[in-house]
Amino acid sequence: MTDFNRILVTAALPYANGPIHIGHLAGVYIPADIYVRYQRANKRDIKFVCGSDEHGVPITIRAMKEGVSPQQVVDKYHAIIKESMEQMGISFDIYSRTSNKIHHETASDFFRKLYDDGLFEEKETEQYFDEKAKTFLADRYIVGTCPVCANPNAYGDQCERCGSSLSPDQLINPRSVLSDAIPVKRKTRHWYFPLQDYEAWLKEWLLEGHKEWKNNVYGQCKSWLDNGLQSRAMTRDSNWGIKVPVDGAEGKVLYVWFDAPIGYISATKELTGQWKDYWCKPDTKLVHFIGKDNIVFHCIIFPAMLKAHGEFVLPDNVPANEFLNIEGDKVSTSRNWAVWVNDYVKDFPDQQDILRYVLCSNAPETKDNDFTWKDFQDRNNSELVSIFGNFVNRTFVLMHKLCSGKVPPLHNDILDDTDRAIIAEFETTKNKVSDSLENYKFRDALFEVIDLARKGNKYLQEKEPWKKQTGEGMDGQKQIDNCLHICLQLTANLSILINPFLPYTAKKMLHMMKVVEKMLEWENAGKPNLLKTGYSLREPQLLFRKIEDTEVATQVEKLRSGLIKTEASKESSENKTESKVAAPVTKAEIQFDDFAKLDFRVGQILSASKVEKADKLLKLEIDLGFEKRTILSGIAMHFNPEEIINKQVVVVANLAPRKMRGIDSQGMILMAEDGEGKLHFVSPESIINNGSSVS
Ligand code: B3M
Ligand code: ZN
Repeated sequence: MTDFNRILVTAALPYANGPIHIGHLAGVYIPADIYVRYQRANKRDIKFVCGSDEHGVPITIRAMKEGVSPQQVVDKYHAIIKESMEQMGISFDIYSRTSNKIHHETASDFFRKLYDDGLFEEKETEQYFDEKAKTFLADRYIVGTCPVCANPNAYGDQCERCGSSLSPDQLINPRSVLSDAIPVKRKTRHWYFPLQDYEAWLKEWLLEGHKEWKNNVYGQCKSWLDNGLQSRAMTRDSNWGIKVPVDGAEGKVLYVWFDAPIGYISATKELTGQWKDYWCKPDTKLVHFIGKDNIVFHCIIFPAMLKAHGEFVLPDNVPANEFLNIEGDKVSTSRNWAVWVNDYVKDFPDQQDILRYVLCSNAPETKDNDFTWKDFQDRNNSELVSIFGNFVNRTFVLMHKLCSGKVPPLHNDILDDTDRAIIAEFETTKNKVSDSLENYKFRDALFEVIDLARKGNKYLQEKEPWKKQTGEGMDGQKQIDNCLHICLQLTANLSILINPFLPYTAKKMLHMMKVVEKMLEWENAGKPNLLKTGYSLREPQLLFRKIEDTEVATQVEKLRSGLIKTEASKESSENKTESKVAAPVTKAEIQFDDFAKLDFRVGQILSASKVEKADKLLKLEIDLGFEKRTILSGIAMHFNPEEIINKQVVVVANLAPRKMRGIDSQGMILMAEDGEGKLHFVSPESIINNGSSVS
């Protein structure tokens, strides 16, 4: 391997069309951050760049759904994503965005260079056009019946029910998402990048030159290359994006996958005047952290673009991860089956490190993995709390009790094999952790750190310093000293080793040891003499707290109740009998008194209407007999307003009012959800007086 003098780490630019979820963290941002923190501790010259991907169809679709402009969409989600990243301790040197001027210029120049060098093919093809909306339609904007499974709502690029990848031509009865019009074919000109011209070079560079890449990455690339590459359009008909910098290209923008990876270059430019060192000097190690759906873009298309341009370095590695499922099911943002990072931070304030820990120790490094809240609890309670936290806490408590709060001396004359063995582990563990991190094996690395703490516990257990007899003629105190001296040095080592993974925990440990951040430099790991003899240390502070059963139940319930059933998932669940069995009770037990606080009443729906810009909400006027109430209910996806008028329902009448979309909702109506996700009203068997109480 080449010797590198600097490292540039990029993390996939998240689309600014929604908040990020824990799958993003596990797949991309946490491993990238661990790698960067480790290399910083190694005093490597390193930069860590990222930003929001603000162009492309996902943004315009979201804008259309929310009834706002694309700029409003990206402004909103850029801010949310940036904040979530900060809150989780993802330590970018810059988090930029592709709507910035510097990026528009950089991407334009890049395109222009390839254009001037005559590297694009200009082709006229027929594309679908919406005559009502007067615009060309991206594949995602066309829906129709799937030729494979007859799903009536398949997209022009994919059927979400059967998973077939499609082209718009294959859809039966295609129609435009924008206007419902039947799309027609129209001629349009675009610039194509001839990937086939780079095929031989890619095979050499990647398949021969990067056999060390992860199997999942290498395998995907190999199959793309074995199947043969084709020209790919690098421009699109749209008015959202970077204008094609060529005469006669009105109404055309750069393809989002052309501009987005160039975002890494623009972000580096924005960060430092020295950006060329990182992008143009061959002794730079460029590493792209991404999820598996981005492999072809980062391993084939972008490298070919960089090669064509000629001035830039190529990636040294692309350690892509697989996907993280949630509670046994694929993450789906449209069904809201996801754990959102901004929600986590609200529900578990100051507990970023638990999530960082769980997502790293269970990272989908080689295959898709499953996140469950139960596993979150188990890993926290039985690893962080019982092993790591427990070792550090016992060490500090014993040191205060048996060594008057100071680092005791080490008496070499009575060192035994057990002592020597555990001291030797400091260095061995450091080497294993370094080796794993250099090779992007984050789970293995983290396992070794925890294992060192586990060995520390075992050592303490064997030595039992609390049982040693002190007094004249005995070397009990010397034995206590040695044991706690070693445990304290081990604690100092643990703080260095855990720092890339759990930076908040490392900080707390520094505070307890009263040492400065400089101690966390990686070269200090492995040393048996980090804390000076006689140095007085603070009282212990608990590093981790237990996660209770009720917290797990609340999260599972939140996930389940937030689920939105889409057409596709409803239909596919009809074929699965097991989904009709209701889940067992997940909420925590309550007392009768808790129940008695609820005032349920029968009410009647007088009117119902849609709420502007809220797909899921209906605004209901409800007659409770003694008064009328306005209640917002999340049932708009399930009922048309007109079909529910006059229905009697059960209302939680003493629920504190809540403002939603500027409207005060004065209560809640009860609904039952069946195995297919369909909602049903809970109503009295026959019409009774409005306002009747229910118990
Ligand atoms: N925004 C896709 C994604 O979030 C895309 C990544 C761009 S990286 C240059 O999966
Ligand atoms: Zn299908």
